[in-house]
Amino acid sequence: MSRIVTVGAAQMGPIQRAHSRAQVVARMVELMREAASHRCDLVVFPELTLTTFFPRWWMESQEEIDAFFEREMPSNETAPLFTEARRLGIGFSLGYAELTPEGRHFNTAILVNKSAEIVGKYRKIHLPGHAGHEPWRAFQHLEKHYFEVGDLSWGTWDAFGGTMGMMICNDRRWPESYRVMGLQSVEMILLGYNTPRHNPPAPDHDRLSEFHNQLVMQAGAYQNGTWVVGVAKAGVEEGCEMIGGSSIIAPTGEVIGQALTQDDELVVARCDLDLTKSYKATTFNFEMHRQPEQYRRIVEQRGAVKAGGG
Ligand code: CDV
Repeated sequence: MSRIVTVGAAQMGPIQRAHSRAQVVARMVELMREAASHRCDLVVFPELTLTTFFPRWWMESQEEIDAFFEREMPSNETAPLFTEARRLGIGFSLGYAELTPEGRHFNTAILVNKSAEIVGKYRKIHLPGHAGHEPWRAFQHLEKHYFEVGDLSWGTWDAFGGTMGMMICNDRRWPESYRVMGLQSVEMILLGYNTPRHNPPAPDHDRLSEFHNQLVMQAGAYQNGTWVVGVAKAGVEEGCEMIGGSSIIAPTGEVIGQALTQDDELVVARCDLDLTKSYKATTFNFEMHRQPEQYRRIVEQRGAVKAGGG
């Protein structure tokens, strides 16, 4: 059986507040058809794909907030994605704002197989930004206000002939996200992001946005012997510029495909899952080389302290 997974990284250009779900889904279906024409097995969409990146605004009306969330998946509005995927025989992953029947709010991603069945779900754990109203910022980043911390850890799923994992946006900056999946023998990590270029508390980082994006995804791929597919929602959304740079990264740490625009753009690569093997068997043979008893501080402590070293 082939261990090649042909992946389409379906970068999305900006989505304005006035754009309807139907308009966004039509753009996604277009990218999905393009991916199918390139014989993709799987097409990867960004974080919170279906709407503008609403955590940039402080909102007080729960009704206004909940309008950005999906109560069901698929819904009437998102059903065309599933119907078209089934017709084309293509899988996909999708990020969206999830409102559960119990009234809980998560920043979620799902993995959908070639029969249009949801086979995996991940809820974002590293929620960046702030929880309170900070109107001094040109654009706020209120993920800590609008979402709960994900409660599913990082799972992996047997799908597309390999071991698949998911993370969402800010998770990619944290080595723990990759390693929890690395310890489950992940072979391909799918992740979507919305990354504003401007970081109000640290504007000196702005010029390094693309560099940091590449740095973390390439390191995560190499250090865990896994493919990483990182997909942006990019461009100027409601006056806020978000970086592109959607990338398909090999377990070697090399970028083998990258978006050139900040718009809807499909990047395709044939990914051999067996390329993971030599990294997992040698340099990053965890069983042979890891020393978890020396890593206890990582799980027992959250923030940095100054520990007297003598
Ligand atoms: N959506 C995100 O998680 N964005 C963050 C920004 C705020 C730094 C990111 O890590 O790209």
